[in-house]
Amino acid sequence: MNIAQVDYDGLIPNNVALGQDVRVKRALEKWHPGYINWWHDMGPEGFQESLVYLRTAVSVDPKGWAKFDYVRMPEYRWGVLLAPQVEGRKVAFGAHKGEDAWQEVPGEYRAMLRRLVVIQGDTEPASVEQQRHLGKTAPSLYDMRNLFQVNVEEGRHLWAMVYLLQKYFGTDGREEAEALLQRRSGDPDTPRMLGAFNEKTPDWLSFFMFTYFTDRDGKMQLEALAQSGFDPLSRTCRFMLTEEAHHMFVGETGVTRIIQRTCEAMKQAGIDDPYDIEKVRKLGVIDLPTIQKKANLHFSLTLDLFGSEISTNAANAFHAGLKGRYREDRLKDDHQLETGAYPVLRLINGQIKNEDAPALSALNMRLRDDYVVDCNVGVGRWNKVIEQIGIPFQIKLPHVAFHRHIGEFSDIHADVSGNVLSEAEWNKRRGDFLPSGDDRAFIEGLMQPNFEIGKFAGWIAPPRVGIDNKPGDFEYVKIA
Ligand code: BYC
Repeated sequence: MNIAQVDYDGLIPNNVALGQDVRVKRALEKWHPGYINWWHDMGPEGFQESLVYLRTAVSVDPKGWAKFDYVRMPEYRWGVLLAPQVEGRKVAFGAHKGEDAWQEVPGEYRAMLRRLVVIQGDTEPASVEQQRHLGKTAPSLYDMRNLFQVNVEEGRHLWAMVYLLQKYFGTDGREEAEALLQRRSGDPDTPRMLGAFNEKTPDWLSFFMFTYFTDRDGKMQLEALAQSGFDPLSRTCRFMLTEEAHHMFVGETGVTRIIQRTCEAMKQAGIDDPYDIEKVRKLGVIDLPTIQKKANLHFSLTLDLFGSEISTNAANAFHAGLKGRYREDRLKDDHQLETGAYPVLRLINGQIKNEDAPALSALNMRLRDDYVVDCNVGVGRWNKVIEQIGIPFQIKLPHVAFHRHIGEFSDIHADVSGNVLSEAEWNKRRGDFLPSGDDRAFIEGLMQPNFEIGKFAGWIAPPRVGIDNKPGDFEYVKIA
């Protein structure tokens, strides 16, 4: 079978020859109804019957992997797609460097590998759950369509991880696949596994910040797992990354369009001071300081997803050849890191200082550093928009010690510049850094639906181009 071609005949589109793998095919077909029930219960609320102009992956050929058409979301073809196998691929790092990549799970690393797959899998449905109410307040049909596109693809990413569990992890893999449908974002008894995936996504600014910052953690983690010596995981993640790019596009351009609209409205009204919040809000747009606070919140929550700066788990996963560094294949060193050092920001006698740590233990920190660099690129583009319109303001990422719940800085309070604050100071100034109840209420008040074809809510500028080159008056969602 040509790996670039997808078998569309069965219940589950795939390029892994499911038709010849009766055990796994049955296991997935058995899991399917539970997934559909979950989608109905926890997927986009109120739009399950609507026709949405969605892209569906139909091939893994980078030149033409997707097709666009109107689909009812519950009928979306969630498939199992892996990037093509690379002939003669080797483990590229760690203790097994140079050995043939594994096509089966290496027994000694089974538990570690399963944990990585389960954690990755858990985030995918969590984000759909977090975003399920947003359709009702969409600022346009274009944005609504993008939300649903992100949602169905996160659903497909869950399928990708469940395939690995069902195919390679036997009975416990099956149990984990079930459990992925049982946990719920924010549920006090059965929460999702990682902190940020139990937070609310109450409004569209949060959605765009989430897709900008948190989906970008997804990109970094998938890039690290794409390097894995366990070849099926590597191939799965490589294809997921193709879809992930659009999610970050949605986030980056979403925030850009909000900033653009705010700045244009300010200019038009002759308001130069970005801190004249009351006046700016009267224009029906979101003031820049509040956008900054939302960025502070989502950036800091996402940093927690990188785990502790110093981590034995991360060292073990690298040493075993299961999880590499960001773009490991482009780095020039021994790819074993038994001797090197890496500078880590630590809390030393109450002060934040850089200290060298063994490179192997500092892998979470390193991935986080790569992430911050990547985040700053888009922030620079947001600032260009503000500058071009001529408002004296810059969005800045807060210090990595700000508002942390995991790792080195979880026990202290710091301001956005990294100054350590007492509990009392923090409580006094918290509202300067993070959205206050008033900020949230103002934003939520703005979130009135706008479902008119080709129209946009007043707080967000239209996009520069349509999806799939569609014109401005295209009906992205036919609401039923
Ligand atoms: N919340 O050694 P440590 C995405 C736990 S996003 C709660 O510091 P490690 C997406 C940790 O489990 C990408 N618990 O951390 C985005 C451990 O517990 P155990 C998702 C946490 O293991 C948007 C203990 O603390 N993929 O795809 O080196 C939309 C000590 O851990 C947290 C992955 O994350 C937390 N934030 O690193 C849709 C990749 N952090 O085992 C999708 C797979 C740590 O001692 N996961 N803990 O009981 C991993 O690589 C790692 O597990 C982590 C943590 C990076 C998450």
